[in-house]
Amino acid sequence: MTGTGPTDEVTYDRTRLTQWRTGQARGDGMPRRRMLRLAAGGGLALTAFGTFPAGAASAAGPIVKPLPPEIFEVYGTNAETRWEALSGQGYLTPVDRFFVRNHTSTPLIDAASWRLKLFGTGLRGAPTADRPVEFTYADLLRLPSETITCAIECAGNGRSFFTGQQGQAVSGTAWKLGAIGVARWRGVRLATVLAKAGLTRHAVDVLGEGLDADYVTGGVNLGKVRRPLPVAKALQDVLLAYEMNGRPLPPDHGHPVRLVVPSWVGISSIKWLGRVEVSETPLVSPWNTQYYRLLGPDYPAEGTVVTRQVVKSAFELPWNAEFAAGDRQVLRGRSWSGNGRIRRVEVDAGDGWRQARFVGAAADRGWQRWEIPWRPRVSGVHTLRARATDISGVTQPDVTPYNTQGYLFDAVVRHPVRVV
Ligand SMILES: Nc1nc2c(c(=O)[nH]1)N[C@H]1C(S)=C(S)[C@@H](COP(=O)(O)O)O[C@H]1N2
Ligand SMILES: [Mo]
Repeated sequence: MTGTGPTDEVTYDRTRLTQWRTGQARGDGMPRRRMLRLAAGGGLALTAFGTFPAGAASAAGPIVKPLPPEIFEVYGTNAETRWEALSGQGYLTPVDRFFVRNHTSTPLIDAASWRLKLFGTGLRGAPTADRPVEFTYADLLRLPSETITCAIECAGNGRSFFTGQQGQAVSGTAWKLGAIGVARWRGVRLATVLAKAGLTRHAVDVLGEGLDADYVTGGVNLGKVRRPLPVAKALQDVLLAYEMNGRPLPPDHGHPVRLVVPSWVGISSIKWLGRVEVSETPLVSPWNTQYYRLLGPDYPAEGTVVTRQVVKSAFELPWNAEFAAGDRQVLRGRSWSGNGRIRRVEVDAGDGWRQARFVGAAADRGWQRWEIPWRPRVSGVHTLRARATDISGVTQPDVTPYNTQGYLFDAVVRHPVRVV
């Protein structure tokens, strides 16, 4: 899944930025003038990064499913899975434990009257937004289906550790490690629908847009949640999913249809998909110009676009879990990476790094479960650390280079436990 071309993020970003600067890109993202001014000013520090949108919550609350406190930690319109709630669970994250990231509120959409609308210059005959190519829910169900098991993870998962471990202030939801879930997604390949809609050889970008409310932050209306994908990624492994873990997609996860973009940051996987623009000129939106860029002293002034997820590990334990001294314990956890499978996991409980044993098979784009025995002898506070290496040879570092919006935290997390 590596290589050159538009699915290689560096190439992709460099090409798009050049095109955008020279006026070849189109879209209603951040005005080019503003982006360049910010770039010249050394970053986006002056921008208001709202964590919670204003006035978007419906009477039912921003999330429809129950959020029991022993399973979820709630932040405004978002909820993360507590890692201890995955203990004893199988490979997949059950729907009732899967994290939710909503910019506004979960809309309730009727599948029978829903339409997927495709338009743009990258389709034969260049259909316009008013006269799009349409697919009904039943149309999609009739097309050949594909099932993939993969993670969806927020780019900001682990963000709170920039502050908690590295003492750095970052903007955005202060996720611990629970803004990830692995599910079995069934649907139609986006490639199948694009081909039927008349994809041309000149198409470069595919921009999916949600049917949820406009995202308003810092008094600015950024419009519908939307983010362009390069056509090469759209054709590679992206799904128009209508099922999650064998059941129709639930409201909070995008009913009736969402994009599932394996290995890439969660924002790519647009929920409640309504429109798809296919363009022969590059597209931009605030979600690839303003958000989901790595900005800060270690990055180029205009930042680097965020696409693929990084390698991470978590213990299936609460913070400050208690263990009895002298007892034989088994520590369990999971590791994952946007680069593909996990090759090795090492654990340190204060007595040196030891290799963990893999439990069960892993999907290429999912996670790997593991376990390791531990007999704590000395009472007091201990620190557990898990460090994974993925198939591409990348190992979790001790420190993640700072970026202002706290994306892609991949450093080894120090997990405190108490031995009594
Ligand atoms: N339409 C729409 N799609 C969206 C979002 C959203 O707010 N609206 N949030 C995105 C983000 S930032 C993430 S991390 C994932 C979360 O998916 P989940 O809520 O099913 O876990 O959905 C993405 N798709
Ligand atoms: Mo996200």
